[in-house]
Amino acid sequence: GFLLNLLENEDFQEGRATVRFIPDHPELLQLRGFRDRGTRLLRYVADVIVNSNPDVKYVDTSRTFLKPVVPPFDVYAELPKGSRDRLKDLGRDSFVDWLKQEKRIQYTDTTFRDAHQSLLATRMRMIDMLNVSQSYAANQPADLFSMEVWGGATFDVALRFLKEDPWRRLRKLRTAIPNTIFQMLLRGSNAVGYKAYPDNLIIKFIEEAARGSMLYDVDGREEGYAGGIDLFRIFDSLNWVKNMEVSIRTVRENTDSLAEACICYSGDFTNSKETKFTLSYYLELAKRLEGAGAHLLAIKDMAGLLKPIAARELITALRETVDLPIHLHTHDTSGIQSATYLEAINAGVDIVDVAINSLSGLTSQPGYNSIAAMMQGHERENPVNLPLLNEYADYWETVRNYYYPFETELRAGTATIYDTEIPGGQYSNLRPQARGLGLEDRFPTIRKNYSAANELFGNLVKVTPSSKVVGDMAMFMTSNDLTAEDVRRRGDKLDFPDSVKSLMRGDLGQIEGGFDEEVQRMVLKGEQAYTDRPNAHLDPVDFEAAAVTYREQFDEEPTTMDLLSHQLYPKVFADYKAFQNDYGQVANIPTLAFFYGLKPNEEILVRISAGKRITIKYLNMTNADELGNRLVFFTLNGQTRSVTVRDQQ
Ligand code: 3PY
Ligand code: ZN
Repeated sequence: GFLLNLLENEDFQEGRATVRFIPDHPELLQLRGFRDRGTRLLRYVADVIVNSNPDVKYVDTSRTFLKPVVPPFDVYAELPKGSRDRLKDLGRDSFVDWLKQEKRIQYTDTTFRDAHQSLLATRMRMIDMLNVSQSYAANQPADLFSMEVWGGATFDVALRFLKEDPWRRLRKLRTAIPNTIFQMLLRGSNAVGYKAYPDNLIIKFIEEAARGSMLYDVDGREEGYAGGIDLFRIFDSLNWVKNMEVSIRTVRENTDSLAEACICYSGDFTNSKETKFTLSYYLELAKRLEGAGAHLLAIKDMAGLLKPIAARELITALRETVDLPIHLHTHDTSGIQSATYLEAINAGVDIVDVAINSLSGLTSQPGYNSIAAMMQGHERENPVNLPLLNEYADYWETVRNYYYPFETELRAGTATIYDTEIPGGQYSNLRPQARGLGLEDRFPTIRKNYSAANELFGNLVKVTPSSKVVGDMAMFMTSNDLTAEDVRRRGDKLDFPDSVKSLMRGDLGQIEGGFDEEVQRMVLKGEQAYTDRPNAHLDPVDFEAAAVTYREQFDEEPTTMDLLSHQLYPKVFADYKAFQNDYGQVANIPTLAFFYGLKPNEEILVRISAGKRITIKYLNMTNADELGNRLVFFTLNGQTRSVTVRDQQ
């Protein structure tokens, strides 16, 4: 064993071992693998100390941080029954029936997904969710309808920036919170990406997300599936039902989960000038989604455009049109969406989406705690233990501070949203994007160009990924000083962004009323657009061949989840694997250390496997030598260790 351990030790392999290596490390004699993990994590922390986390654009050294307080709970008590137990006990159809006759307003808590996607650039790490999850499940401040925990941008960002496996996140959360319905946001034929994927990839993705990952006992025997997503919220970025049909059908036929189909809300049907996104447009869409097999209907108001009076009219009319429970989602970018909720609740909406107060408001959802307070004494009140829920808001307030570099700049509600219709998640992204292009001082122009681009294309629903195309066009117009008129006049000579070409070609699907034909012609310059489903132009994934490629590329046997991640995001996934090779499982490093490194004599505890934790204490580092290398000193479980890091600054 000893030689093997030594050979597998990466410091040793890479010639970093010093003469004192072996006497310093008696544990090499026993613990194979353990050392690897510790060493890799040390290397990560050392790298961040010397070179910073590349995802953190500035570090504010004057900041101080508190330790978050997790509301205490009885570890030994049986978990209270929650909505997931109800779903399992009743079965899917009876559950929907129960929901339809249930008078009390139901809440979906978006804290683990949309709230941080919309306020903190999707950077919330699994560990901060996991630290509070068991407590939240055990204490159940309310009988929640569901928690939105997955999908949207979280899949990509987890791999790309946080270097954590989204599937592992789902499994961990599922295990910690087995009693509440988990829902995810699925972009229909675009899955959790920005373009259409082959149908068979969408189907496999849904099946895998629904059953969650395999659990193993201590001897490595399969114990069964953990269970994953109970409710799939499915939308299409152009409200094109054809793009949602495969997803809805797959959830219905291949899983026991609920299929919730969305109407994405745009425009303002209460305005007599609205000719496209009228009330009858939404009612027609809702009927078609019901016909496509949806178990629930969601109104996805991604930009927060649904005003209170419109909400009353829309919910009332939908109630008369479809026989589905109605789930309302909004973003409080304008600042008035709690009024919308009250009107919607009075008109009979079944479920509303809320975020814990300290991660709510503005581009996020209305605040859960405050909405619960608003509902006190209402005939549809659903009791919430508000003092207890407030303790969770305190937890998240403390944790939120850890993510300060990712905070959005928006400080107050804005009514410009009614003109621009920029989705909440994108609004918070647009300014940093503009800054990156040196256009921040022209942000008001970018906003105007966003509406102009929308008009140029033919007025479409704007939500990921269609919103990204409109955003790209707005940036393109701004950086080239083009007005809409310029584009119409000189479009034949302009080389449009790729995403614009792709939209006009039909790669995202079709829009109500069709694209502006003149603009389409100018963008495509002779290339033929198509009008059938984008997926019809894609070859199905050959999963056998994909597994062979995977084995060759990563030298390991893939799980279905690995294969799916690789197929959805080949480059991002490959980068993630390379990172893991260098640094190991960084998802378990506490957030402050992950983003900002450690200060001298600061110590952290990191879980490296079931029941195994290591302590890492940073001591100090040497000056850079002539090659720019520094030696960074730590103790790892009390033993002194050093890591060589190239100083990149
Ligand atoms: C997403 O697709 O990520 C969204 O949140 C759309 O609103
Ligand atoms: Zn949203």
